Amino acid sequence: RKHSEMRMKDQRVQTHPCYSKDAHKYARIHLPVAPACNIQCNYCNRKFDCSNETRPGVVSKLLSPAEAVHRFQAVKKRMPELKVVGIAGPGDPLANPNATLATLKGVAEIDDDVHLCVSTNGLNLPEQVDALAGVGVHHLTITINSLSAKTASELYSWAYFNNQRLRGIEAAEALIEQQMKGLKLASEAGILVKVNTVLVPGINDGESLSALAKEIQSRGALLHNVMPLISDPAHGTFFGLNHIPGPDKEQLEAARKVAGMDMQQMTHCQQCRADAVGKLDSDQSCASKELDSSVAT
Ligand code: CLF
Ligand code: SF4
Repeated sequence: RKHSEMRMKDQRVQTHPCYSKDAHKYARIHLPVAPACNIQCNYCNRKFDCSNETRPGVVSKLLSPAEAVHRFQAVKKRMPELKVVGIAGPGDPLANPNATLATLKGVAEIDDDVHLCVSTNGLNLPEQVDALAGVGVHHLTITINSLSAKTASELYSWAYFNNQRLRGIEAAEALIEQQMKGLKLASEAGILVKVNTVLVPGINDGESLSALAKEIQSRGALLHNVMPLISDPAHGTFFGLNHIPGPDKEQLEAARKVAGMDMQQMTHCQQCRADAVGKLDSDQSCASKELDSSVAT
């Protein structure tokens, strides 16, 4: 049994374009059904897509779960290489559990071959691992930027947790605790977990990154995606704080090298939109007229 589980895992890695560079012939679609968010990252501007997984500075038009399933169906018809359906915003999918689960369920009902994929900040993850596994999610991304509450408190303004708005260290501690719990539970449930880390120079590079890579490795993460902060003062990057420039190529490479001592690094991330569709190297957006007319209700 162990052997067949391993084979299944390999197959799930090899057919997901984010998990394997060699899977570039497969396409993914993001369905933008999740508007709300339960934390405030300082590098996020709420007018745009979630910057934990996706490129900041673009706005995806929200869909209802029914519209999203319809879009999937229409795109799949003319894109047989479509292999992954991801929910990655524009806010946090698990802060919108009903829409996220209804969409995933709807997709799974019409196509049992496609991989279901979710990207989250992890705040609500422990309580939802069972529901995600239940609808057949095998690929999950958690954005974890630091293990240190002090560092994290520079990256987040607040977290809305257990019906309370937490701030500062308290918010950071709650978030990290939930991320760590959720990561372990998800890996134990057989979900292939990728961790994204948004590299913010001077804040979460260096030592804290090495500790993070070690910890996520021990909790069962499969892949680590250290992604650059894309900062543009025009987008209000670093909400409430001074503008911080993103890392240059050397800084990014150095960080990946540090984290790479413990975790396999993903280096081909495209920082997709919350409504991206296509292969990673030839992206289209679902906001394009052509796709929109194909899913007009
Ligand atoms: Fe989407 Fe993310 Fe799933 Fe991929 S994207 S939810 S894991 S199907 Fe991929 Fe795009 Fe990078 Fe994300 S290239 S932003 S890592
Ligand atoms: Fe923005 Fe995403 Fe952070 Fe929420 S989790 S504040 S949507 S970057």
